Amino acid sequence: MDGFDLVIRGGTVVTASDTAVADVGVRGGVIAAVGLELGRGRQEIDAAGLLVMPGGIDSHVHLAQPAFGGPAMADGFESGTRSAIAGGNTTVLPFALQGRGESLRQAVEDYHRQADGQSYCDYGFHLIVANPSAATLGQDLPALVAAGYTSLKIFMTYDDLVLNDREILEVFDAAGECGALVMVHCEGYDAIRFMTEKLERSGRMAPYYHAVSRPQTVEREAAHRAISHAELTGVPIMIVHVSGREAMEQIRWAQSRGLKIMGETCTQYISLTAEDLKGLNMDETGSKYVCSPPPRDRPSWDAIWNGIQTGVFQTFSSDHCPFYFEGEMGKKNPKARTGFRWVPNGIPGVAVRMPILWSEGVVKGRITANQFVALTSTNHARIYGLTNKGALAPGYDADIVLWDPARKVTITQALMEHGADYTPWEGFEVTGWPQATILRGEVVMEGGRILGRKDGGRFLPRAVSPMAGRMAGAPLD
Ligand code: DUC
Ligand code: ZN
Ligand code: ZN
Repeated sequence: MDGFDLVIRGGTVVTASDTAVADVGVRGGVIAAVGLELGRGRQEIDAAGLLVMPGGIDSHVHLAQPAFGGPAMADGFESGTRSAIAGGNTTVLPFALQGRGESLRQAVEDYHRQADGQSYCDYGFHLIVANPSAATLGQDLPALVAAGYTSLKIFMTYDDLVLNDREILEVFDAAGECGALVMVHCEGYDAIRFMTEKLERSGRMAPYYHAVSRPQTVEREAAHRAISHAELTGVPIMIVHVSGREAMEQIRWAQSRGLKIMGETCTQYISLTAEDLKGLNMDETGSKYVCSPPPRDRPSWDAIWNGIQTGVFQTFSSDHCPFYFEGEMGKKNPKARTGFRWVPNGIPGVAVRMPILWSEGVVKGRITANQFVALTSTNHARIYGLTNKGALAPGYDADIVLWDPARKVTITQALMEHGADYTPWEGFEVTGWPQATILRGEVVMEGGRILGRKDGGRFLPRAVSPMAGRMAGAPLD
């Protein structure tokens, strides 16, 4: 047999299940061997002192998406995926958002046009269903699932996206029929509107009141409602971006009853709080932290860690949803200054997801390195049907991050490689940082230098999720 194209030699290989010193041999972009004293490679990387882990898979990022009723995003595919590889990721799953008057197929075509030749890492698309018409659910959705778009997201809030209960049930039922995995944004529309209008009438307009307008009660109620609809239709769901104890306990309760309910949490819910939204003095700098659900408080971080440690959450994502701070489109634009409701919801974070989870999780003894791999890569691949990704074993794509577990870094905008003009984690100190990112055997980032090409990423049609389908014993069985 020919030699290897690449051998990564002498590192500590960490997967979701095992840790061992080994060499990794790559041929044709695929892992060919993992073992001791492998033969020569045309290219050799000395990984002594580094961890060799599956490249990060961030299954929740927004790129080139017209914002939730507001301005354009700070990242298209080029800058967003550049930031992803800077942070040790090799695959992202952004969204193809259906406008209310648009067909789902049209939305997918539009996002493909924007991503084609503009991606530094591999990518697939989740669908966002905003118009659950008979044509969407009966024709487009099954055809798109068969073509590899095997997951969709729905929203329980936002004027342009919210679905009512009947529509949610119809979407769940249709997803159960064609095997789509449903992700749910759980925050209640009416409660948020009620709170927003009350706050505005009493002059409480600063960015901080964004958090007050959508407390955990609002998230918990919606999570419970989504779980009930999932149970009624017998359709598994993933509750995304869980921010604290209240929604986490709903998921735990559902799981304890044998329901196939999964949970995702994100970087901001273990590292930011609503206090950050106060800015310097209840000023507009607080808008840098406006995202939904909002960050909560330190006891919520503990609850989220508990959910991570006990398996309530399967995935840890960034929910990268970047907007500018300055400028006409920015979070502090004049319109935004007239009230928190105008501040676009979302923050950039694809580059810091892995370092912050490593630093706060592994370094502080809350999770093992193997759990880190499961939470940042392997579980994303398994749940979302990325059958060639998320593992370091022969036959899998050679998507690898070489990780320096002891490197101390102060997070700063210059390291982010994203399109936004700030990072919410400016000055945040971490231990652990990606030394190199390898995409299908090619080194695309090394020592902070981007070496990959903007047309180096491939679109990934995905298999049907092993979690999708109908739960046994559903009322309609
Ligand atoms: N939901 C997301 O998933 N991302 C950002 C904003 C939001 O509401
Ligand atoms: Zn959401
Ligand atoms: Zn999101």
